[in-house]
Amino acid sequence: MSAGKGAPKAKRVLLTGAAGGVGTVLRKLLQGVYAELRLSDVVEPKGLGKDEKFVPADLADMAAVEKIVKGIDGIIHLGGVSIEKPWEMVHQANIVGCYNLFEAARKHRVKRVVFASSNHAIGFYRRRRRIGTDAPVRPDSRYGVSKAFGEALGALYADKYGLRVLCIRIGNFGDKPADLRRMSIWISPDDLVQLIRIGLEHPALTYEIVYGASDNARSWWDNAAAFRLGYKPAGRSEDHLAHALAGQAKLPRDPIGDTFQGGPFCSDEFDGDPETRGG
Ligand code: 15L
Repeated sequence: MSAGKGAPKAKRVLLTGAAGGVGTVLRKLLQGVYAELRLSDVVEPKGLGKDEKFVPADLADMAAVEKIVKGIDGIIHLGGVSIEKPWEMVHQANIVGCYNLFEAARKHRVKRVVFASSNHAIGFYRRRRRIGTDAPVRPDSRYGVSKAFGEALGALYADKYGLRVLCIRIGNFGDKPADLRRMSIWISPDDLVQLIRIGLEHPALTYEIVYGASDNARSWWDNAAAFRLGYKPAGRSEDHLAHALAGQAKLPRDPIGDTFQGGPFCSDEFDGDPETRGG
C-alpha cells in the first residue's frame, strides 16, 4: 500500500503526547493529512495554530481519556513518560494511562491505535545480536517494561476486541543520529510518519510490531514485518556519520551501555555482571 501523500483524508485522528518532542514534529507533518487531527497532552503544545484543536487530558484519568477519544477513528499514542523515571510516574502515565487509552478506544469503537513503543523494550540484547520483532522482550528500564506492557495490551485489544494495532518500537527520532548507538537505531521524521500512516491506513493490518528505524546500514534489527506492510524508509544514518561521530566524542565512557542495544538505559542503575546478563 502507498503511505505517501494523497492517501485518504477521511479519518479523525487523535495524537496523544502532542506537546512532547516527537509530538511537536509529527503534529506539523500530519497537518492536513486527515480530516481531523485532535491534539492532546497534559500541557498545551507551544505555538498552537488557530485551526489546531487541543483537548487537555491526564492519561491516568479515565473520564478525561474517554472525552478525548470520543468520535475518533484512529489514535497515535505517544503520550506518557518517554524516558526512565521513578516507578510511580511510569505506572501512572504508561501503565494506567496506556490501559485507559486502549479501554476508552474499545468503548468508543475507535478502529485503530498506533502505539509508540520503544527500543527500550528490547534494550538488554547485546549489540552483536540481530533480532526480529518475534524475539522475547528484554526491557532495560521500568520505562522499557511499560512499553512491553503496551505492546501486550495492544495484542489483547487486537485479538479480543478487533482493534487494529501497530506497535512501533521507535529507535531514536530526529533529523540526524546523535551518536554511534543512534547510527543503528535512528529514524527520520518522514520515515516515522510513513510507519504511522501504515498503522492508520493499511487495509490488512490486524496486529503487528515493527521497528521504528530508517534504512540504517548498522541496524541490529530485522524489520521484515514493516517491509511486508510496504514500509520503504528513505533516511540513511550513514549519510550523517560525521554528525554522529562528533556527538559520540562528547559522551562519557560507558562500557556497560556500549555492550547493549539500550545504551545508557542499561548502565543506569546497573548492578549485575555484564558477561552473564542480557540477551
Ligand atoms: C526512547 O525511547 C526515548 O523516548 C528517547 O528519548 C531516546 O532516549 C530514545 O529512546 C533512545 O534510545 O535514543
